[in-house]
Amino acid sequence: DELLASPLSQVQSSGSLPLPLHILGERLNSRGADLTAPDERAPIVAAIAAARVQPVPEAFAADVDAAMARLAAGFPAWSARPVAERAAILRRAADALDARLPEFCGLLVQEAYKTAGDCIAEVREAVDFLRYYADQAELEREPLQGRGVFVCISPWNFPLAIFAGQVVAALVVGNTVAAKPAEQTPYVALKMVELLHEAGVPQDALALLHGPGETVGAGLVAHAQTAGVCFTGSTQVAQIINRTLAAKPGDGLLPLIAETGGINAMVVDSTALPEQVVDAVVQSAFRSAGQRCSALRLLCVHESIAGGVIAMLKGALQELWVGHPAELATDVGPVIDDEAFDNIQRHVDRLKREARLIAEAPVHDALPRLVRPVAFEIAKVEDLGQEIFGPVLHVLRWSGEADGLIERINGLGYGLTLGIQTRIDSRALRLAEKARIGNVYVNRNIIGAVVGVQPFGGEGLSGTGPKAGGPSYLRRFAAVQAAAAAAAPLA
Ligand code: TXE
Repeated sequence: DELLASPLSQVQSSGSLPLPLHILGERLNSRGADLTAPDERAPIVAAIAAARVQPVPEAFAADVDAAMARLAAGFPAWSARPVAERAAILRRAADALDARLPEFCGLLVQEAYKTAGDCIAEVREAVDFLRYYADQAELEREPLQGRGVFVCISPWNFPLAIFAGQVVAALVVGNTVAAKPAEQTPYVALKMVELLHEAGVPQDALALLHGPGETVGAGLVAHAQTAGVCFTGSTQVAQIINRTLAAKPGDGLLPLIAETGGINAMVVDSTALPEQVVDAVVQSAFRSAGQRCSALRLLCVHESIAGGVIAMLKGALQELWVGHPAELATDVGPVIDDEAFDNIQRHVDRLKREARLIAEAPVHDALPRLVRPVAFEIAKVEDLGQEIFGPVLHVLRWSGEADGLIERINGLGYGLTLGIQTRIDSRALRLAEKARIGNVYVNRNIIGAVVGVQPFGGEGLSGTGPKAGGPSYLRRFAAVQAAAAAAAPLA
């Protein structure tokens, strides 16, 4: 874990790829202490101050039709290009994005209110996706064939990394792409699409359509030209898209690659190290104001060490800096919009009546929509309710066998991330095997995806797989068998 100790170090992937992959800045920036090297800070601070987000035009039904016609017409030429050419375009885009890191950090702070530390990590993750998928596409032994026009629908919580990751995965195997970013974060997406065009993606291979999910998003999914959908967002919308695709006329079964939410737990046994647990909890539950699908929601602590862990957690909550996202020293910034704020606040108000408050962090700024990170003690797993996308931690004491606890966590139906804290290796292995969870983190914080190192995705209510940033991801965007069948004449 030495590599992970330094958040901004560049590391080699653990595989054989000679990639300059970044490890996400995984620690909170604790008042700027370990955010960046001093000489990296100045351009980022200047770019954040200078960033200006512009309004974007919304698409109407006629724009969707026109874009889909253009992308369908562009498909034969783009899919016929050698994969090495498409990969080279992605690498050029990666270099350009890397060089423009401060500018994109500024846009992310302005548009998504992410903290500077989160923005740096996000730009680097996007760069990693571009380079990784370029390499993966070239490494495939059977050539991958594009399917046609792919629709990519993305959320606001990683408006650059998730947006770019989806789009370039679809593009690099030869699809043309209609991209619909979240309503809250259109401008970052616009700048990324401009960058991709400048790097060489043709105008008729990639179109950006802004607007509400219910009209523009749904219109794209239902469109006759749509050959597949890649979606990240809520489970409910993934289910709607799934139904729309299933009901489409014609005999074809269209692929849906969906990454949705999670109710993520960390199981802490009696042998765990409380300091390590609290460190992991602070990073996993409160970073990004809890607005990560991977974020920790349920901390299950063995009763023998619960008192110590809870006392330390109280102290940690007092130390978190909740304030303006443009300040390098901020740990937790505002949540994305009023609706999110109200949802989280309602949940917190209910818990204040029904559960035991452990502690709430102080707020250091008068900005709107700052949610105070908070921890409550609850009595049983089922008290959690639905996924709350905010800095709210639920703590549960347990005793007896951890295996039963894993079964109850499985019973929640989600399967995205799980943390295990124990000093007994055999127990960590046994619990990890029992869990129906896509990503398990042992004795460390839950950080979500690390491109090429920890591919990310879940099952059940959390998604369809395959895992983003992993070796099998691109295949779902492609027609592998169709290509093989076309190449092999019938006997
Ligand atoms: O997501 P939506 P929202 C979860 C999280 C959050 C909740 C709601 O719990 O509180 O979802 O967030 C588009 N057809 N996550 O409202 O609505 C929409 O325009 C086609 C988890 O932002 O799912 C946007 O581009 N598209 C999460 C995208 O879908 C539709 C990230 C996501 O919006 C559509 C975000 C429709 N009918 C939220 N309706 C994660 N997994 O990280 C909406 N959209």
